[in-house]
Amino acid sequence: MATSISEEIEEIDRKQNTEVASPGEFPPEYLIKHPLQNTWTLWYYEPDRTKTWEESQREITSFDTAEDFWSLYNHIKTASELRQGCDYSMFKQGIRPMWEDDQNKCGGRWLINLDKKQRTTDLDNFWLEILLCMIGEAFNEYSDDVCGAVVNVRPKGDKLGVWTSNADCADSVMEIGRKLKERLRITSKTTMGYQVHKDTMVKAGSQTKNTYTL
Ligand code: MGP
Repeated sequence: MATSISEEIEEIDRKQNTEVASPGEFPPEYLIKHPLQNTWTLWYYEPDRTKTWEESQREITSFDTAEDFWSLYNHIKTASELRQGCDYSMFKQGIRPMWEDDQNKCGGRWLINLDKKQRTTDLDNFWLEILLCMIGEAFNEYSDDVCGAVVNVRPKGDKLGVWTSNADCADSVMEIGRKLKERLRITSKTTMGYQVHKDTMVKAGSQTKNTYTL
């Protein structure tokens, strides 16, 4: 499955490189793709008993324009179509989607736990909105503190996490959380928690405590 995603991405790249209109056919503004502030990398995780968790994380592709984001998004399965147990992660290029990365090791994540029934109603909308917030740098002066986001598709209920780099920076964590809640239109009745990766790493079966809530 991961291999086929990689092959599909190569196919998109081939098409993008061959199907560009010839210069002169359109005015220049039609030919220039809209650059993003950052380059982003999509990762895919599929559980595999013969590999470690880290080895099962596959880097799929990177993009740095709005057009290439949409080509990718429109071509791959939506989160709700993934097999249970799988994840997508989208991180800034150079940051691996794991606690151990230098950019993540002092950070944490805003976690949105979904009910099972929300897979059909909310999962894909929330994930897309998170991706758009990230590539559009919607967190204003705190956008640099965002490392990436993860969607976990799980039988017990899917999870969405937005990872930030510094769990001690309360202003940044809270502002990112507030923006996220607003953009996802999560009502004040639903509580969202921020968990520090160092706590998640050692939780061993129990629930990780929330360091911040909104
Ligand atoms: P998970 O995939 O984040 O959540 O972590 P899941 O499957 O809902 O499980 P739960 O424990 O939250 O209920 C599952 C397991 O994957 C973890 O217990 C780790 O063994 C491994 N894992 C997850 N993450 C995010 C990391 C990571 O960043 N680094 C390493 N080394 N292992 C991780």
